[in-house]
Amino acid sequence: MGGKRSMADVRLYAITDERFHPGRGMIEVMEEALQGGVDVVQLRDKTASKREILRKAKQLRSLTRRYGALFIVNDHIDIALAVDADGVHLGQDDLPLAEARKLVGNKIIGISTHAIEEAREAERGGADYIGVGPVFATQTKADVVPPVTLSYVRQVAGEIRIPFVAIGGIKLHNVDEVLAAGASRICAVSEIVGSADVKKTCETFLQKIEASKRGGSYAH
Ligand code: TZP
Ligand code: MG
Repeated sequence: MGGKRSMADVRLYAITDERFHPGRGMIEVMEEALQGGVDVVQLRDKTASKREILRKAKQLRSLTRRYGALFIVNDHIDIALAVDADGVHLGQDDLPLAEARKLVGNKIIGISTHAIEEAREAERGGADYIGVGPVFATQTKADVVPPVTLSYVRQVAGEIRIPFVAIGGIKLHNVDEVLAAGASRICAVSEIVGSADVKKTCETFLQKIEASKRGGSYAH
């Protein structure tokens, strides 16, 4: 597959979470997601040791390169630099954007946001993209804030000019509502990596995203 993508081109963004596929290897699952067309893989591991995360990051770096997909590391700037990831994803309690920028140079920085003030601050501060969520209730993230709802998606779509990914509780059965609210980039964890057919699930997400771009069919 082709050259390096940027966040502008992203439609489907998958995040690792090994709790959702007991008995299956993470690399195998993420390769199926890449075969299904995901544009970005983020390594998110809240429990493994730093050394173990580094080992996984090296594997995902070479896998995503083979598929021409972006590779983002959650939380760990040092690991992102060590494996030459495309970027890092940071939350509101992680290293602030300005300091992170000094460390990563022109790599991608994504910032999680839960309110329009946080989205504005990230945009002003030079984030490359923001996360918008949790749109719906989710069990995947431990310390998660209450759902931001589709109204926050609409607000960001109307006001923020950098790319945003909608995240949190997004499933094949509710993604159309998120797209209708103005999202054009979708991020999912459990629905993708916990799927019995990861590749097919990604393909179906992408069909829905593309259909929404062509317009209209999901308005309600
Ligand atoms: N950030 C906001 S919600 C979330 C993260 C990492 C978890 C989303 O997981 P799922 O399984 O797609 O609801
Ligand atoms: Mg974090």
